[in-house]
Amino acid sequence: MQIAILSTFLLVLPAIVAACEGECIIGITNAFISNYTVPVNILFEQLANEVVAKVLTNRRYASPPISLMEPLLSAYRKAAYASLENAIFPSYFHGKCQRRDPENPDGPFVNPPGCPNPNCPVVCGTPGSMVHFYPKLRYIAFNATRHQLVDFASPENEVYQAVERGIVSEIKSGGGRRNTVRAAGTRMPKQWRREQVKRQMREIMGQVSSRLEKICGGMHGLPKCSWEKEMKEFILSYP
Ligand SMILES: *[C@@H]1O[C@H](CO)[C@@H](O)[C@H](O)[C@H]1NC(C)=O
Ligand SMILES: CC(=O)N[C@H]1CO[C@H](CO)[C@@H](O)[C@@H]1O
Repeated sequence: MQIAILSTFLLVLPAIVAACEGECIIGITNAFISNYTVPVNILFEQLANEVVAKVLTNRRYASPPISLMEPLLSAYRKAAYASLENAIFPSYFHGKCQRRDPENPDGPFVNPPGCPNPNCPVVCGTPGSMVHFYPKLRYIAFNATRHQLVDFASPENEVYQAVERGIVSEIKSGGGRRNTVRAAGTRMPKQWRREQVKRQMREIMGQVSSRLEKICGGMHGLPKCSWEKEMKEFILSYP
């Protein structure tokens, strides 16, 4: 009796565990988000510093420049999990690993060597597949993060508009470029100044993609946004 139960259990078990589901999906998504905190913060700091250098020259530092990017920061924090989970899992790593043996195309579906774990050379929804296709996984994480940020940083997006409004009100409250304007010997017409700010903001926010790429060490392997060794270990900590 006990043996019967045990063998049933053993037969059922691989079907249950051979996929990244539930905790595994949440854990891996959160690990990438957590690792991306550093490059994303560097990006926001660079953007804020550009704004201070080009748009708000002579700004008095009542608050740190990064606070100018607060709408972007909080929008990203809210959206990051859902967009990354979707990009990694249903969009790419899903499904069973079993394939027909190419030597025996009419035969049964079997697990290719290394599948489901620890290093599975077919794209499917297991930790082993994510480890085998780690360069793809790394790229998916980068691409999803970049897309999300580029989207928020586009002029038609309300997040972008909130950042711009914050900067305009910063100028109005006297943190702006007054000295430069005075030095030029003319009072800049308000409308002109506003257009200039808009132009500068479009230019600065338009650098999100290229800056993130650079922070990550370039598209060739994204060396600074790879975390390959620790991430593979972490992925394989899921059954
Ligand atoms: C990058 O991400 C976007 C948004 O998630 C997606 O539409 C696009 O297909 C991705 N590109 C590649 C090459 O995976
Ligand atoms: C630099 C960094 O944050 N690395 C972490 C990336 O995620 C893995 C899995 O959670 C951690 O083990 C690394 O320390």
